[in-house]
Amino acid sequence: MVAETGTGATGGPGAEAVSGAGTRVLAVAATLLAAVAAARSGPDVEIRVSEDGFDPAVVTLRKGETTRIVLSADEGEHCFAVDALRVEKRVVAGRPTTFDLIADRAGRFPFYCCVETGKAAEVERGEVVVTE
Ligand SMILES: [Cu+2]
Repeated sequence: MVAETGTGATGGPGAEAVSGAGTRVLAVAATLLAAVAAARSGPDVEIRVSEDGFDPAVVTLRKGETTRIVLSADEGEHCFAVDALRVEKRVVAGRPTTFDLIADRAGRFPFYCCVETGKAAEVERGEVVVTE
């Protein structure tokens, strides 16, 4: 005798009981998260820099996408400069620098550390590759 049909879950009066101020706050938070997710279409990219160079030394982005770059230094003060994309960000050890990078055109754009001279300046180099 197992002839149960049409017993779908329909919320019921229990669902109404959890409405109120708390639910409204949660709804607002969810909306904000959705807005942030929509604005940042690209991935997060972590770049470490030291006197030995950038890691990774090649960063691949998609044209028009917002890529969040997290720049961190192992020691001292460094910089991430991409002249072609008009980017120049400083970073000091222990205080990561976060910024959003949007490349408006495709291509290969060299980056370098703008605070180095001599040997370190030759080593601290890389390339942003922007694909269509
Ligand atoms: Cu440097």
